[in-house]
Amino acid sequence: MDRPRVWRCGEFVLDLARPLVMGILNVTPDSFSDGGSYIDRDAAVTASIRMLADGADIIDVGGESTRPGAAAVTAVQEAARVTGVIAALAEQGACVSVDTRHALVASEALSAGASIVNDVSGFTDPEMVRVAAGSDAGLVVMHMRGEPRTMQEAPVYADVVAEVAEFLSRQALALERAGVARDRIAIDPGIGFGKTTEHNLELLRRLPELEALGFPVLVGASRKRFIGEITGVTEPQARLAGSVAAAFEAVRRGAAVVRVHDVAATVQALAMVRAIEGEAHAR
Ligand code: PMM
Repeated sequence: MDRPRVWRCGEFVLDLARPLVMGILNVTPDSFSDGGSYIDRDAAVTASIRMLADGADIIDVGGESTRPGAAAVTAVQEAARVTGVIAALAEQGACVSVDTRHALVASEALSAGASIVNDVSGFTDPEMVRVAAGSDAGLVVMHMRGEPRTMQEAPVYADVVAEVAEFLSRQALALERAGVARDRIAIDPGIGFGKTTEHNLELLRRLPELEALGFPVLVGASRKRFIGEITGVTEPQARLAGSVAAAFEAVRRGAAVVRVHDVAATVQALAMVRAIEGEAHAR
């Protein structure tokens, strides 16, 4: 299947000729790597503007921590956390994604100006599908095994790549059947969501099998626990080199978008790779 050339996200037509960088903004008091820093709206907006200046193509705003064992928040609390920041960023002309599993939050985020709905539960909720189909937003269908609170309890797969691919194709098809244009859909293996370190590595290694499904592939490995397990680096903020290496390897195996905390370092690394490979390296 031909590699998609663009990803349509509301008013944005994102060109996939070079890898896109999605900068992470967690507006939560308990996210594992930057928890508490961006609770203040102005600080969140300032941090996002910095990421855009550093070369981020998309800002992904999340108001619910999906960290294993995280406390639940209500959709109303979550919407209140994210909509102000989304509106402020959209006003600046940024392509904003909302990271949510809740239809109410997605709907309010879209009204506030978000252009992408990033659903870590992969549009398994029919209400989410309805909200998605009623919009022109880009959609990220992610694979997760179980629920955030329990997902790391001994996940078992016969073939993790085949199972993830099967889920992602099924959910993408359900969205298309609900009226979503194919070029609005991106897929994501969900690194760390109900997967062991070995599962994560296998998914990264065999990423071309997901790319072959014909949708842009998004990979979020940044600062995740498997990098700590492999390298022995316990502090998430200190996992920069491992995160950049993972982003680079994901792109080399076909990822169209990488979701990262460290935008400047990732953009710099990807620009060097493109230059060495002889592609136009202007960003
Ligand atoms: N990871 C996290 C949250 N949202 N969304 C997508 N599409 N893919 C991911 O891998 C992903 C995500 C958890 O990491 P964080 O707490 O650093 O945001």
